[in-house]
Amino acid sequence: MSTNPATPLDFRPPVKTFFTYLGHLVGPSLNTHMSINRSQSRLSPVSNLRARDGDIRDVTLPPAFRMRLRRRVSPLKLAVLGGVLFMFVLVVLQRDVSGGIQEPWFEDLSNRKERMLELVRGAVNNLAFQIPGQPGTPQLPAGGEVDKNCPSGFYTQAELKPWFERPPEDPHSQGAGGSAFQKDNLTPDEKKEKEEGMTRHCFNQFASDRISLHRSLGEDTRPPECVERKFRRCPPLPTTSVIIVFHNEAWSTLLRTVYSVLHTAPAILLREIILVDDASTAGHLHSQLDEYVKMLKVVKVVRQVERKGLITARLLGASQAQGEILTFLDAHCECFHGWLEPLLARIVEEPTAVVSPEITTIDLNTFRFNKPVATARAQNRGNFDWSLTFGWESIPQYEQAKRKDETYPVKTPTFAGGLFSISKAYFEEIGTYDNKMEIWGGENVEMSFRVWQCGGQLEIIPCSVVGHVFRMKSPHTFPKGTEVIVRNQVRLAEVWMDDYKRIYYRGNPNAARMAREMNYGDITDRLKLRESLRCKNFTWYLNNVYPEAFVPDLNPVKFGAVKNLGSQNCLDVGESNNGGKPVIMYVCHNMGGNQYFEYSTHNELRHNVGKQLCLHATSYPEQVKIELCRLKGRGTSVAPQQEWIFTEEQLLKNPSSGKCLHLKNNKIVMSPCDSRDLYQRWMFS
Ligand SMILES: [Mn+2]
Repeated sequence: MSTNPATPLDFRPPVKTFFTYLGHLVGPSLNTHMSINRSQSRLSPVSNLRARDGDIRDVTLPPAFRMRLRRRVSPLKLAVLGGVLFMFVLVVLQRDVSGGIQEPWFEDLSNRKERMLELVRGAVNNLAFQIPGQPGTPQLPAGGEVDKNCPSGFYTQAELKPWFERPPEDPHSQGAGGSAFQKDNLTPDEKKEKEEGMTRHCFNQFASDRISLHRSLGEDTRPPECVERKFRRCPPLPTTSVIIVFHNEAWSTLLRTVYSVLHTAPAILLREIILVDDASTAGHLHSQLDEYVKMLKVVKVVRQVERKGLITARLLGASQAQGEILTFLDAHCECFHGWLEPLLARIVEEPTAVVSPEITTIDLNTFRFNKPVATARAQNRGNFDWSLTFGWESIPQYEQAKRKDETYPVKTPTFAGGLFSISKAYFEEIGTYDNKMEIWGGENVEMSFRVWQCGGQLEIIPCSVVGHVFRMKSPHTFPKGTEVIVRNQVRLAEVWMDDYKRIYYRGNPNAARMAREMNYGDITDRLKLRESLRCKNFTWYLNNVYPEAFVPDLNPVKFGAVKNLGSQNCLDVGESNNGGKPVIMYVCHNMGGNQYFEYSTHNELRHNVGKQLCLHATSYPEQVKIELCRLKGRGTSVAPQQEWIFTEEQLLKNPSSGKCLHLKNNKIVMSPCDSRDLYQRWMFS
């Protein structure tokens, strides 16, 4: 009842309150000239400019650079005309190859032809606005070379077309436009099917199975600056491999994720989709899946024979990836309009940025896609608490003020780690994942600390919106139990947190024991990595990346369980007491968790395993309760009700009321102090 073991939760939905911690075809040959040279983009005028003034837009080229682009225009036209001929040949070839094939994707092939023609048209049209004041009448400048790697102007819509058009949608069909699945009066058979799906996946598979794999998400409702944003051709947007790990995923959610990428990601940027099977046992995920994805051309399946978890599965996917950027998605996602380009564009500007989309919810019961609101600003960023659990919190005001509009990234101390893009080269440079971590859990916090401490940055890109089915619990087993999460956390604490790891250990005796017994595997390689990358220490991280964090005393006056000498039981915050509920008494279990308190240098009795909660004095006969601590760092002070003096007689006295903590009739109340009453005497054990 009163310990608080880590639960194998799927990562949870963002909650809009502070410190809530719920929870958790290869494109046309154009690809070749889109390839990005990393050192070039690192030194690009765009990123130089950004480094100076913090402007992250890509429309702020210095004038000198703009001039240089203009002089190169006309030879480019020649190149484009050459391209027109080349593509014409391609189109003709395509017709020969695809003629007569009557497969479901036949339609897509014919779309492809149309798309190529549009590409050509787009490229020609695009010439016009590269020559200021001379629409449609390009001049021949003297000299100058065509830089094929760096054409000027912006990508046209035609160029950024996805590989697959969505088939036409009946607006009244289930789930159309991202709407909710609705069906009343289920037959007994349907009820049974729904319940079984729920048990299997912890989401409504029954609904998902009845929604089109190709459903649209309706109009683009992002803020106008996101909708209208254009992307420069130079430096080009890099290609990406989308890596999706799954374990016994439902067919409909997995395939809807795949199609969602194919229907939204520009074909010239989507190198491939790699599905990584983490040893699924479900029958539909083997030969049936292999056969199905063959017709999708850019999709391939790689398999981990033994269940090793998310971390090794992602590493397997990454090792096979051919794109310049790795984009990790979960297996039950849907991508909103224009989600990919802003992620890739940000990495072009800042190659060490690790970027996450704004993650919105797909309802686990109805599969309604919670669409972005054009007038809303990004609200959440990631944090962590001292149990090393990831959570969401509001973006601080001063950070929000730096963002002129929604195209600006949100710096985030940690990330959820489920959906993100990273340059493949940087992923390798920064040490991929800790491959000795097992299954799942803690790897996102590890990567967060590592990226920041070693010179990178973690950002949320609000113009990039991806939906995810957030579940209340994971349907999957942990083959070795949830102990692996603790082990993963100990590994990350040992490698990245310096002395601050002690704060984590104090609240988790299990982890402390594992650390003491060095029972967490070899971390030599990770320590070497930290050394070779010259990473900064955890103090630097706290001061510079997350100054809002409340840092508990490194050396509290006392800590452990608070035992009543009369009853020999311990103070306990009870189940899910997030503040506001009375504190209870319970048999001392010495497991930390709900019985963990520390007596701070500010004379508070803090239960700070997750949230910062304090023992809070009340007026008799109201029971003494747990409340959020008023002292939260910078500019705050201890509430009078949260101050306790540990007297020599072992009384816990609240100086503002002059009363003492008293176990009376099995309730904890404030009473006039009496050191002869054992039920008023307390000790740390
Ligand atoms: Mn998930």
